[in-house]
Amino acid sequence: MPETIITKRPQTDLKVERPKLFKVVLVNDDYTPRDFVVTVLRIEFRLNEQQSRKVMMTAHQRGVCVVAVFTKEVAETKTANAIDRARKEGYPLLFTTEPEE
Ligand code: TYC
Repeated sequence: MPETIITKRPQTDLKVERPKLFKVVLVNDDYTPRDFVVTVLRIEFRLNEQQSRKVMMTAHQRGVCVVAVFTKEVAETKTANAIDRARKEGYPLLFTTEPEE
């Protein structure tokens, strides 16, 4: 009788956790020029001109606006780079990150 070889299949039902997401929030101030805010949103967050103006104006009028949602590390890196860019020009522009509910 031929020998039956039973081989274990590789485990395919491992659970993959969805990474937690973090919001990047743009905060209004009275000093940073509007066009500079738009430039930072375009360069650091890759928004287009229209999206950048909309986000900038929302923060300007309401005080804050969510820019986008990323994994933690990406949100923190983009936030730090955006703030660095503003400080180099002497502007108080602020972004914060917060976990999504
Ligand atoms: N309020 C600023 C001005 O009038 C423009 C501005 C908009 C600054 C949004 C920051 O997050 C901001 N020059």
